[in-house]
Parts: sequence; C-alpha cells; structure tokens
Amino acid sequence: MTLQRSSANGASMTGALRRILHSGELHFALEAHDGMSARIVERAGFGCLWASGFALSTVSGVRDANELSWTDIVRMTEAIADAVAVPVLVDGDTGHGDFNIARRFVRKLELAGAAGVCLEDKLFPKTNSFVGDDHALADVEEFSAKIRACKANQATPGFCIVARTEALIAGLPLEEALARAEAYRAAGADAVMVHSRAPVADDILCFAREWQQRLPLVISPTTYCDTPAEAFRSVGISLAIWGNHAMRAAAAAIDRVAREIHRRESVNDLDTPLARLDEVFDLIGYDELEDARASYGRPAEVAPS
Ligand code: SPV
Ligand code: MG
Repeated sequence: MTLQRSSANGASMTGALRRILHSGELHFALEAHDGMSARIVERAGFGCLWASGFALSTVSGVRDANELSWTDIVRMTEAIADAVAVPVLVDGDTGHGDFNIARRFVRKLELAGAAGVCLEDKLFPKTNSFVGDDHALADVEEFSAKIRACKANQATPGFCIVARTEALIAGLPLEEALARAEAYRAAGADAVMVHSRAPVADDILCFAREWQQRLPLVISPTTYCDTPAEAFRSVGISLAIWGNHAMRAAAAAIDRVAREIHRRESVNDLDTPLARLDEVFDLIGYDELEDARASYGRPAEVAPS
C-alpha cells in the first residue's frame, strides 16, 4: 500500500475520467461519501466514484436541499479524492448560486482533487430529484452561461464538466430534454447527464438514441434499476452512476448493528457482520505507515550497555 494522493495528481485523474467518458464503452461509477467508502468502492473494482450530493448530505445528517454549503462539499470531496487513485466525479448540484459562485466552487473542487463536476439545470436551493413535484428549471440561456463561465475558469484543461438536465424530472417532454442537452453541448460541456425518476428506462433509452453520442452520455439508474446494463450499452451510454447505494448500505448496516447491540447489551457474537480490525487497518493502509516509520521514523533507542 502506498500513500495515494489524487489531489496532488489532478491531471492524471482528469485524464482518467475523460478516457472513461470517451472510451466508447459503458462504464459504471458507484457513490462514495467519505474516505472509507471511497477506498471500499475502489477496492471492489470501480474505476470511477460519484460524490453524490444526496449521500454527502445524508451522511452529514442534513437534507439534500443545499443544506450543506459548497465549502462542505469541497472539504468532503478532498477526503474522498485523497483516499483513492481513481477519478471522482462530484455532484455539484446547481453550482450553489449564480455563474460566479459556480465557477469559484468548480475551481475549488479542482484543487480538492475532483476529476469532474456535474452541474444541473435546477434553481438554487435545489430539491432532490426524488422528492415532491417542485422541480422548476433554470433558464436555458442562464444555465448555458454558467457552463461557459465554469469552463472558461477551470484551471486544468482536462477537468470535465458534465451538464445535467432535469427536464424529465420536471415532467417536460423528451424534446425539451434534448434541446437543453444540445444547448449545454454548444456551451462547452464535456458530457451530458439526463436524469429520470421513471420506473422504466424508456425515456432514457429514447433520449440516448436521439442524442447519437454527440457528447458522452451519463445516467443514474436509481428508479429504473430493473433495466439490464446491456440496454444502456446498446444505446451508447458512457457512464451509469449507481448514485446512493454505498450510503444506503451503510444506513442499513448501522441500523442493524445498533439495534442488535442495544438489545443484547453486548457486542459479543453479533449476528450483524462486522469488519475485523485487521481488515480496517488494511483498508486504510497502516502497513504503509509501518514501512515509512522504518525509513523515516525516530531511530530505535539503543539500550545502554
Ligand atoms: C445524487 O446522487 O445526489 C444525485 C442523483 O443527484 S439523484 O439522487 O439520483 O438525483
Ligand atoms: Mg444530487
């Protein structure tokens, strides 16, 4: 195990995300919300992580309604990016304000080690796409200008800005989603994400067929998760994001173990699986510190003769 500092290695991470988006093949990203979950997701084989606004909010005990500030998101991104050697695509919501706030936020995400950011065409403060029916969209021109401002201000040339349209979430027709995606492509976005909360993927698959890979296409199949990956592959989708599943797995596991320990007044012989201590040390790379101590640490005390 070596110390992995992707934030000190931003160019290679942005290159890696760019390669994923442009590979011509379907890739998957899984949500991660802290350094530990990031390492677990990377170790499982994912070549890309999604720093989900929903998950970062939930693990902070607040709602996915911009109750986390953008500086909170930057700080949490740094912990995630610092823990792994795969690219992190950050959910930037609306950019947390106008073009000026958004471009400053994006620049700070770059410094924090993100490989890309996804900005969505909702109004600030945003509402989680699965909550309620109030999903008013930003003006297309204004959101396009926000994309242009962020692209013009990014520090590393390879940093990816994914423009996400919430047109389908807002109940608008496919044509509106396509028109918005095209406007964001013209504004300089590196990829487009189209989101849906329908139980089936029909709209998403239609969108992808019409879109014809004008830019890499990103989706998040949370509600239409019955759809086989092959269907996404066949219409040329570049990246499918499992958007909240590490956070939900953690919530279920913590709930189960907390109830069991409370009921039994003991942590002995739990039914709930726990990571062994040596597994935790291995995950976080204690062996690297051991090796580093041998090279750089205080010399062992010489016993007096
Ligand atoms: C998130 O993960 O925060 C997303 C995706 O934006 S979703 O929650 O599916 O809207
Ligand atoms: Mg989100």
